[in-house]
Order: sequence, then C-alpha cells, then structure tokens
Amino acid sequence: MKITDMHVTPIAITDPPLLNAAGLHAPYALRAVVEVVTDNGLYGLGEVPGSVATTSALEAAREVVIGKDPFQLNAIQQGLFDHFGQEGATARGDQPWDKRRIVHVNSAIEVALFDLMGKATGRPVCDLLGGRVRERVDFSAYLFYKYEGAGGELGFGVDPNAAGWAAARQQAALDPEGVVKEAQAMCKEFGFKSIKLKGGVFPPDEEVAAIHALHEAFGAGAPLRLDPNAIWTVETSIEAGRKLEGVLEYYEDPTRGQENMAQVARALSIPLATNMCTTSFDHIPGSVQLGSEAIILSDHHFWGGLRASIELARICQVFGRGLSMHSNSHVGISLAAMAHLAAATPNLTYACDTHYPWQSEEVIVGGRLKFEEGALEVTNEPGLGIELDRAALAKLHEQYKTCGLTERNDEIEMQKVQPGWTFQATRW
Ligand code: GKR
Ligand code: MG
Repeated sequence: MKITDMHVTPIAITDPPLLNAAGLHAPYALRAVVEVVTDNGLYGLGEVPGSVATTSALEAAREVVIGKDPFQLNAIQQGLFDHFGQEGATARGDQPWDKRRIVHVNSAIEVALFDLMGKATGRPVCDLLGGRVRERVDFSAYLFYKYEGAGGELGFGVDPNAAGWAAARQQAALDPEGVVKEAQAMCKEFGFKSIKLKGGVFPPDEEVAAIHALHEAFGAGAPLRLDPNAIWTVETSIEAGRKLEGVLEYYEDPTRGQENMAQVARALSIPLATNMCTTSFDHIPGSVQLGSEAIILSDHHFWGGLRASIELARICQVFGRGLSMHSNSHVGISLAAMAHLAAATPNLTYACDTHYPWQSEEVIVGGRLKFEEGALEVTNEPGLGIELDRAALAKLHEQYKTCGLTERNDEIEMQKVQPGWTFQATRW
C-alpha cells in the first residue's frame, strides 16, 4: 500500500465569544483537515489547529509523505524532522494555546496514518495503540466566561429561536451566577460530571468566588478545576489557591514556568496540572527535578501525535504524574482521535477536556458525535470510525476563505470590544 496523495483543507468553524487570559475568541476558530489517500482507495483523516503557517507547512510535508507506505510511521516521522528540523520549546509562545508548527504537522499526519492503518486492517485505532482499557471516555464540562452570542457571520450570532444548550450557549456568563447557569445547562445537556472553569479573565477573587459558587451548586463531590492560563504571580496563585484547598480537584497553570509552578506546588495541598509549563519531552527532566506539577494534560496535537502521547503516559506513570487531556476548539476528527487515545491509555484517569459543546458544525458523516452521561463511547469501526462529509468540509472551507482570519489572535478580537486592551503574560 502506498500513499498517493495528501489533501490539506483549512476550515473555519463558528466559535462563541469566549474569554481567556489572552483576550477573546474570534467568531470563527480555524482548523486544518488532512486527508491522506492510498493507491488501494483508502483515506485517513487528521485535524489540527489551523493557521496560514500550518497550512503551508502541511502542504510542504506532502513531498515527505507521498509515495510512502502508511505503516512506516518512524520513517515518515524522521522524514518530517529532516525536512523541517526540530522546533525549540520556546516556539510555543506565552498564549494559552500552543503556536508550534512542526508538532502539529506531525500530529495531523500521524493521526491520518493511524486512521488509514485501521481502515486497512479492519481494526479501530485504539487497537493499534495496544487495545482499549475502557469502552467509554469521560469528558468534563469546559466553562468559559463569555459575552452574549454563539459566533459566526452575524457578529456574535444570537439566534432567538435556539433551544436547550444551543440557547444557553449564546448567553453571557460574566459572574459567578452566569458561570453556574452555564455549568448547569452544559451538564444537563451532556451529562458531564467534572467541571473546569477557564480563568485568567477577571481579578482572581472573582474567579475564586465562581469556583465556590460551583462548589455550592454541584455539591462537595463534584470535581472542579480552575485554569488561569499562567497569568497569575506566584503570590497570587498561592493566595487564591489557599482559598480553594479542599474545593478543587486540580489547579491548572495558575502561574508561568516550571520554577514558579514548583513554588506554588510546595505551598499548597491541591495538585497542580499543566498544559503550559511541561509541554514537550525536553521539559520532563525539569518537571521531575523541580516538581512543577502533579498532573500533565497530554494533547496529541502538540505532543506530536498518538504514539508520543502514549510515551508521555508511560513517563507520567514512571515519575508519579497524573495524566489528563487538554483541548482547543475542534470538530469530530480530533474528538474521535482523543477518544481512541484515551481509551488506550490506562493511566488517563481524569475526565478529558473538550471544547466540542461550544462548536455546532461538523465535517464527519452523521454530524455531531454524542456524549452520553458525560462520556463518548469508543467505536469498534475501523480506523477512527468516522467518514468525511465532503459537502460539509467544502462549506467550512468556503467559510474559511470568506471569514478573513489567517491565525488565532485573541488580543485583536478583544480590542474590538475593549479598545486598547493588551495581553499581559503576567497580569495579577
Ligand atoms: O480556548 O481559550 C481557549 C483556551 O484557553 C485554550 O486555548 C487553552 O489552550 O484549553 C486550553 C487550556 O487548557 O489552557
Ligand atoms: Mg490549560
């Protein structure tokens, strides 16, 4: 079997005006869909965060991939490293999301190859990763402070006819009461049991109050997480953390860098978690030496793929780290890959993050994947168990061409609402 082609399609999906430490989500989130095609008529799918730079890197990767046997993952990965070189961990940037290009290219292609290998062998991707240790993967309710609207062409797109979660999704949530309402609507619709609040938006005391309001509304047993995306100082993180002891399941990236995280970790009894300070294998020695976090949020998009994420899981086990999973705005190809990976990772014991409830569009046949009681059932179908809806893909590609966005920049979006607002790597 040989790879004969690789199609790269940038898409734009509507995204609500969600707030975070770096500003505001644009009305559209960008993703890139990769389709690797073989000479026996099969295709495999991958999805990563999109930008003009990612699209052109993926286009440049075609010459490495085309002509290869899709089972030769090591050779293809080496070919990609030879072609692009390695990227320093600092290329990640200070924003909540990861700006590295090469890890994303590797990930998109590797996931597409796993999908292909699964289709070629008639086995689900989780079987190719060693087999499932769970049938259903738990996800958490991912709460955001937000302005009114659900994203898209009409500015922030308010639909007066929306019902259920679609209606709740477009409501503003700017204080503890709004956050609790959002959580109740999301948990009612999807059945999530764990709850994460994206912080770093309002002064720390307001966010602490929102967590206490959730604790009161959902009861002492509800696992709660707060993620200020590293914009608090060590002192602020400790002060806020003390008010959250006994309330949070974990405290995600309150402050920036492994040294600072280690100081906070030493001062508190709550476990710290990260998708910002330990984000590559180069960071593992520092993490172990300093004790910067107790839990690592894996993400196959920026750890370089599914195999790399399994390797990370083993490292976490060896060094006594817990393992959870990070997310960004995405559609079903990423969600299916996350579910197969989680199903095949024994020590992934926390409910995974997902932005999926905030999105409404899809590129897969059959439309949106469904959570039941907060979990996704892992399919037994070959590969990722999904097929590409080509008409939907074309529509979302058209939306990409007309939306005018070329990369994620939450600061620019925030300035449209609050002129002069600037991102600060450390704010409080
Ligand atoms: O979507 O605004 C967002 C999040 O802040 C995202 O970009 C982060 O990468 O979900 C993320 C996180 O856990 O830090
Ligand atoms: Mg995070």
